[in-house]
Amino acid sequence: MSSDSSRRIQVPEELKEVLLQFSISFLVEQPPDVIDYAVEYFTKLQAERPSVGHTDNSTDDQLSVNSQDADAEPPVMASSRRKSVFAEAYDPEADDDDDGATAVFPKTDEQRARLVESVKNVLLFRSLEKEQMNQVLDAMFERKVQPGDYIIRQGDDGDNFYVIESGVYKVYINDRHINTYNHTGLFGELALLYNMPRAATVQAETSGLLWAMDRQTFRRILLKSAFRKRKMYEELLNSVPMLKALQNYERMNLADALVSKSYDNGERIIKQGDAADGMYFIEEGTVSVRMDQDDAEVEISQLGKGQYFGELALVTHRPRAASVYATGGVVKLAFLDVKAFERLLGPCMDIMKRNIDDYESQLVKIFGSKNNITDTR
Ligand code: 1OR
Ligand code: 1OR
Repeated sequence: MSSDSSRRIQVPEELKEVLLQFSISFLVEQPPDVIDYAVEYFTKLQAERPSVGHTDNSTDDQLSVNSQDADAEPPVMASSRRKSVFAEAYDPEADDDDDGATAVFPKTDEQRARLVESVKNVLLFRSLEKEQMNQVLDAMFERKVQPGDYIIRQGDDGDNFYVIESGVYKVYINDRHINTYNHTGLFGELALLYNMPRAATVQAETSGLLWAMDRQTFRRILLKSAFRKRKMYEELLNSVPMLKALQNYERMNLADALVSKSYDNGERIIKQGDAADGMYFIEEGTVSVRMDQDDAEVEISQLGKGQYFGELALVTHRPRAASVYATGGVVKLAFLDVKAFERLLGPCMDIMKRNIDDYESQLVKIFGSKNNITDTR
């Protein structure tokens, strides 16, 4: 029971990370030959490694209060050595992905309607085409649970992935309670995505209803798109200092929630005074933040890669405090809608609020008076 007695052989973090990264690249790219691909992959990795020994990155884990500072951005090479978004335990056993036909579980109209309602907010399904979505819905089957039922046991092989229609579910790692789902959300995707044993135990606290999907369907229809998306945003999410307050697992969920948007030079992204629908992380390019002042707009800040904006109105529940424009070419952004913001960024709230306090002191410096940008707190 104690964490000491359950200690196994120590697997170095770096080994886990390298193997995991390799496996993900392999699964995403699906090359014909494992060995050839491995030689190519590791040769490239070695060539890209900085030639002078290892630099100390022990400060990587410290949270920077001034997280919007440009210097807080990590050097590009460091990102490969940073703790990966995907750095969970991984069992690099060969994949048994097979090609059988997708199962179809007939449903009544009432059942299908409930299922559609349950999956509406499942971020992993967002990028599916209509046809794929229908296959997914067909393949899902209902499972009723009673209080105390174990849905998943840590260490088991992954069979199904679950979407919650109702019920409260508690998650345990090594008998320690680490998470609770309340009538919404999904679980059981990790073992299927990364082909590793179940990372946690999930137990029903109340009676409830789950929608399950078997491993085969999950891997055939969702694996690629889910991997791609998590992989695509990995570097961005690692480069935003504020997001270090999140656990790796929480950052993966954040990757599922992001939507890419691009803006041309000069285009307005946010208009001062508008109602807010979400916030943005900068993947590429720079933006100019401007405030209305005596019938003109005054630039108050410029933000670049790894920085974020549009959080203020979400935190304060007020209209947009400033306008934001794309500058210097095409700007690539990752957009997080307000619902996902509220669900996923709770652990970053203190850091965001500290940065907002910073805006207030800047406001006084720039305009000489307080413009009430945050007064509702
Ligand atoms: P799975 O297939 O590994 C157990 O089976 C499931 O528990 C897992 O997929 C996730 O869907 C779910 N870390 C890992 N798995 C979690 C976590 C979690 N929470 C829910 N699951 N953490 C909690 C983060 C708030 C991180 C703990 C260090
Ligand atoms: P928002 O949702 O209000 C506009 O939409 C965004 O501009 C805002 O969130 C912030 O993310 C971003 N004061 C207010 N908002 C700022 C500021 C800022 N800088 C960036 N934003 N100040 C600049 C401090 C260097 C203080 C005002 C002078």
